[in-house]
Amino acid sequence: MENTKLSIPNISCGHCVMAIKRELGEMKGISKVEGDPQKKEITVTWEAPASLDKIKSTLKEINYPAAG
Ligand SMILES: [Cu+2]
Repeated sequence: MENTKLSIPNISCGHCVMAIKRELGEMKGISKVEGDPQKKEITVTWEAPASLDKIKSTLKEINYPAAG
């Protein structure tokens, strides 16, 4: 089980965090998504078949690309 913190510059409010939680929550292997609208960060708890690449590409698809 991996715990990954990602910086998401496009987060502007709690609704953004909710949208990210909903989308990532549908991915297989993701067990938990937490977000902080103030810090514009999310923390994802995941394991295979999810991967960091898949998480990042999903974030890009929903217009919340991870920084860096
Ligand atoms: Cu928002």
